Amino acid sequence: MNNTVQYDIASIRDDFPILQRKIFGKPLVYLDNAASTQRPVQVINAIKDLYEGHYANVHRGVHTLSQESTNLYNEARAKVRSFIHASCVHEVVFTRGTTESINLVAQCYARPRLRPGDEILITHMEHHSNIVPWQMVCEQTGAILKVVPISDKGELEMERFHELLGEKTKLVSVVQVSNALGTVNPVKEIIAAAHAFGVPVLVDGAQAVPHIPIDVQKLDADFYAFSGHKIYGPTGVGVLYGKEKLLSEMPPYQGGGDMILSVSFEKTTYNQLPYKFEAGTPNIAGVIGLGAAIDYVQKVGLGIIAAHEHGLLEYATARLRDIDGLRIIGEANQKAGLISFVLDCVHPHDIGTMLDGEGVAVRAGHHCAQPVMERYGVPATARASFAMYNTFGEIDVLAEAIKKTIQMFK
Ligand code: 7TS
Repeated sequence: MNNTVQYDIASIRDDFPILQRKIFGKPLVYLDNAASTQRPVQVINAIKDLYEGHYANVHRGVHTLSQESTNLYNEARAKVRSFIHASCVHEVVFTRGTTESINLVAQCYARPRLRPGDEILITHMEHHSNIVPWQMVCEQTGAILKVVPISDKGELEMERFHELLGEKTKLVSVVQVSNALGTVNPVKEIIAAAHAFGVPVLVDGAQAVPHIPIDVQKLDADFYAFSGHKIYGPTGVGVLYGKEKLLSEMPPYQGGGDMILSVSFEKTTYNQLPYKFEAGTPNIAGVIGLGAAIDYVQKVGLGIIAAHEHGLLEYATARLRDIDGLRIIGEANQKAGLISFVLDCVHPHDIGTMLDGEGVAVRAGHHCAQPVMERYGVPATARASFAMYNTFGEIDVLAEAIKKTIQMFK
């Protein structure tokens, strides 16, 4: 908690207008950040400024507005590059989000390479968006999906990972931070082991980038995917990082404007990276908003944000463990700021509704991770997930609201 002393939470909260909202007359306690975070005025204003002062389509016109928009768009790509420490800007592809980034790799990297009997290795704690694209590509190619199991605590069974990884493995795709359990996976170790077999690794960083400083080069990740809306940026924009060598060997994902150098009915040549993967008018405002979100996170400091959230996690874990009849799902040694839980006597959806009545927003459901629910024998969980603007006082409100819920349902 010492780290939080220098942490100016009041001024951070002032930057997020929505935190002033009242829900049923009570102050909003927003603990659904793993689904989507809220946006600071800096992001909202970046989008507003664009539309009010600089907007035009990018990469097209010689006119002033088009050049200004293009410059802002390019600056955002440079911000992402430096944020994740990619070696160059053309390794940063803008997509609609993590889901599209993973589908792009499944269709453009995996599909052309896979032969019947080849294997894709994922884990039991993946979000559906890191399961279904691989099932689809397996159906298309005759490849087989292998799954690393998880322990009762919610950690990957690394021995099984090493056994499952082998000559037949053609790609490993693994989540860095589980959205359903909070587990932080040892992705560096996973990548090193896969590389020993010459196998590339995709890291699903959707829940990692808001909480953990990322250096794709130090990780030696081959592909890294994340979404803007989970890191205080806009919806509808995300990133696929890929090593230049791999991206340049891949065919385009979609055809259209911007991804070509020249088109004729006889022969079309594709544009260079990253434009080859960005067909059509991109999400210009989304990309520029994402750049502003990264600026904001870097101004506050990801290290200090992580320390604050870790304090919240420890405090909330202790408070929730104290509640009779509450079971935490996911007690890995390495966790990022979220807690999934169930109550003996209350269905998670009722927990969600009851907490909403107290102003507390949590997600109730399977969190798009049904295999995780099945693994722990629950239909759903309630999940409180933390962000840089959450306070210890809000954890108290959460704990009291849960106790009140239990009383009501007893
Ligand atoms: N991977 C992980 C680990 C996620 O948590 C999510 C979204 C995705 C991928 C997909 O991201 P998208 O931006 O493309 O939708 N997770 C959640 C969640 O936990 N609650 O709502 C969305």
